[in-house]
Amino acid sequence: MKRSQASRASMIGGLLLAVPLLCFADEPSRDLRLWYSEPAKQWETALPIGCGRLGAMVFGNVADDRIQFNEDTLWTGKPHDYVRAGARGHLDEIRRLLFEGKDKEAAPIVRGSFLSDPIHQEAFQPFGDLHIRTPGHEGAVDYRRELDLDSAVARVTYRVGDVTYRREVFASYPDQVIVVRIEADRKGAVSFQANTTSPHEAVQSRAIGIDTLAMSGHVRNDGLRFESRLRVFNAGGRCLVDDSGVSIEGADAVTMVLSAATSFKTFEDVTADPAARCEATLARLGSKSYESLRADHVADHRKLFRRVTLDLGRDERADWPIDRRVDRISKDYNALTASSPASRGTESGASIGLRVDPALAALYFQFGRYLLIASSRLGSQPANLQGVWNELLDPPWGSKYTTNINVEMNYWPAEATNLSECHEPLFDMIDDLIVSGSRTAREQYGMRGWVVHHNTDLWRGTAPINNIDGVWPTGGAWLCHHLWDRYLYTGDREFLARRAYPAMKGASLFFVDYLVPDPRTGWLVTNPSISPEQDPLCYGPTMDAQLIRSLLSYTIEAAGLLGVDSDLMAKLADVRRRLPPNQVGRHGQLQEWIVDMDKPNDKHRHMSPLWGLFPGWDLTPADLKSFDAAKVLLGWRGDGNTGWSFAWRIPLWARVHDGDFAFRQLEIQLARRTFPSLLDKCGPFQVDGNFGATGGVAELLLQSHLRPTDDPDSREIELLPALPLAWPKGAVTGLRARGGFEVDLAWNGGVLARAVVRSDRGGKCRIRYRDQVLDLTTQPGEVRTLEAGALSKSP
Ligand code: FUC
Repeated sequence: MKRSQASRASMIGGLLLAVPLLCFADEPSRDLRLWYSEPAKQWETALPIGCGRLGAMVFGNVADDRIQFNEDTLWTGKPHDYVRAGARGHLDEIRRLLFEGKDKEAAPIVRGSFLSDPIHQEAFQPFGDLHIRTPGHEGAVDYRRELDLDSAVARVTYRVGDVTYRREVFASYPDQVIVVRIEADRKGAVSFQANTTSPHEAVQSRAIGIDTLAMSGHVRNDGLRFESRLRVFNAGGRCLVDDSGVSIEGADAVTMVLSAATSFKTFEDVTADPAARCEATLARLGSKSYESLRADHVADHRKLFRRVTLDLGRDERADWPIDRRVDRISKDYNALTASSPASRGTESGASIGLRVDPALAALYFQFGRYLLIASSRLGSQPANLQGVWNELLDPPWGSKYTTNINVEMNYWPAEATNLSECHEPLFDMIDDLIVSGSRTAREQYGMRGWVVHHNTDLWRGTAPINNIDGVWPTGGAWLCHHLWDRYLYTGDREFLARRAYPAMKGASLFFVDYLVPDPRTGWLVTNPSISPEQDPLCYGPTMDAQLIRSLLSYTIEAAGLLGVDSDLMAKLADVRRRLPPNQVGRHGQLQEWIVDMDKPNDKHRHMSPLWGLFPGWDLTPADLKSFDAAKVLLGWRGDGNTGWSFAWRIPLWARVHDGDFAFRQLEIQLARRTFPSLLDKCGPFQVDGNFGATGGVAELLLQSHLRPTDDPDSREIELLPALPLAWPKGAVTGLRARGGFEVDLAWNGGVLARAVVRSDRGGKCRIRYRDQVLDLTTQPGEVRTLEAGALSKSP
């Protein structure tokens, strides 16, 4: 909802206020800048910029700079159906063996005959590098490199002699180009050479006209073709472009505009002409000035970015360079854990007491939002394991889309932190997966609907890959959670009818056909499957039942809202009734498997059976026994290890209202799993941990997944459900709540001071703060301001 629509204010608790809690000043906050006093020494510490389709890492070297750039459709491979011929013939035998407890016998059959052809999927590729050489600038002083999250511009400034130089780099979504500006405060002082290279074989550069350098090539094995075009606009001086590069002599300022494209059209069609695409992009730009390019880019970015502000306070470290701030946290962590190993334990269930500078926590939250805007925009591919940033021909895990946590985690901030538009590329990918996943359902299983196993790639592979981990069949169900959640946040009936419901119905149909009765319990179970990514191969893991139960519930509710398919919904309701329930095991734990075989203190990175706690809501206090058992399992798992596994624990602990244990995960993630660029480390760079932590922090401040049991038409919005002790004072604006609400909060001394609730389309909500509740019935566009004490005690 736009602020300007918030036209009405209401009186609650005797006070009238209609102003937002925090107004963003025109001048962006200095606390939204990542800055450094040195260039990046390694790729992971360069500054990421992007506009969804294009991404780049800006190193900020002075005399020999590198801007490593990507285009999100440049992958290895070509259109391909991954289903292995004959796989279907092995399904019954695998199922029988697993029901007989013979997973060791089933595993070689899976590996030999049931996995995809080929067994691995394809990889996201680096595109190229723009090199800028400025001989004579080696002795630069007063160096500063920064990324301003509020304008999405990377900037380097330095001085040589008495001339100050400035480079600005950004990726423009409106103009679909990467823009590099080089200027100096003295006329005629800009001279440099530039060229583009690529790590791919058989790449060629050529001059086009007097101002453009083209680079073309193709991915190995006669793969996708690609082309980039660098167009140079110089103010003053001389510009020479030949096949080897660009040479600038004595200019006042230079703007370079980089377009890049591939031959990819869709996952089934690779007949596009990358040269024509680049040409069309540059032709659209014409001679648009640098100021206009920049102004359009900044306006586009701010429209999204400025919807949310977060203030957690600041101390003196907020003025330090980021690398020093991150380094300080890891040093403090090492000192703390060396001096007191017990602080590594999980018994206390609390923060480990690192002094995380509060402004860094807020910056890290906003950095996740920045990265989503930079890597996932309408028309682009979804953010992959590395977003849109990768320099390797063989990136970790192919930099593809892992559906058993990682790609979904990328989208946790989308609705909650007011970036709903950035969710679109994931929905586009689901549309493709319905096509390829229907083929896999039919050919691999002989079943209706569509299925996605634990990974997909640009070619929308949906068959099981890699190893036994690959046979997990519920990736599509998890993706559908995003469709339903988008509907819950926005109330968009058209989206529900046109996109969400058909997808959910198809995913449900697959499970109607696929589930089989467990001979021991009679429950309908997945078989074969795995609890991600823990041995053994099994049937009916808890996570699958939660995902399918949730999927069927959303589908039934959606069909009811749309008034369609009542007979099929009766069938879905019957299947849902026969799914395995959440089970409490002999240690009081939520069972991970259908058989009670959990090992106490299993510290696995995946939190699979807790899917029902977050991001789902299949485990809630409405079933206290299971909810308490989930807490036992959560305690066993302890701290994370990979970056994303810390990040998942943040919202999980938020859902059990333990802000301090959640904060502990954030502390250690920052201390152990964060590059000085603030990019997350899985081990190697992986962006999901950034997105997960941002989504997790939102969950500490606001939750809206429950409906009041006595009023299912309403939505429960819980304010500050898990505020860590570390953040006694703060304010947030613009968080989204399901039901079509937007919420601002301010707190002091750890206690809520004020809340503003804006309603998009009217309707009811129950505001909860600790043991107080207030039922609201809102009109479209209405704004309610609640002062502390306005909420009444719950009965
Ligand atoms: C899952 C995780 C790994 C890694 C990979 C990309 O398999 O278990 O840690 O993040 O995805």
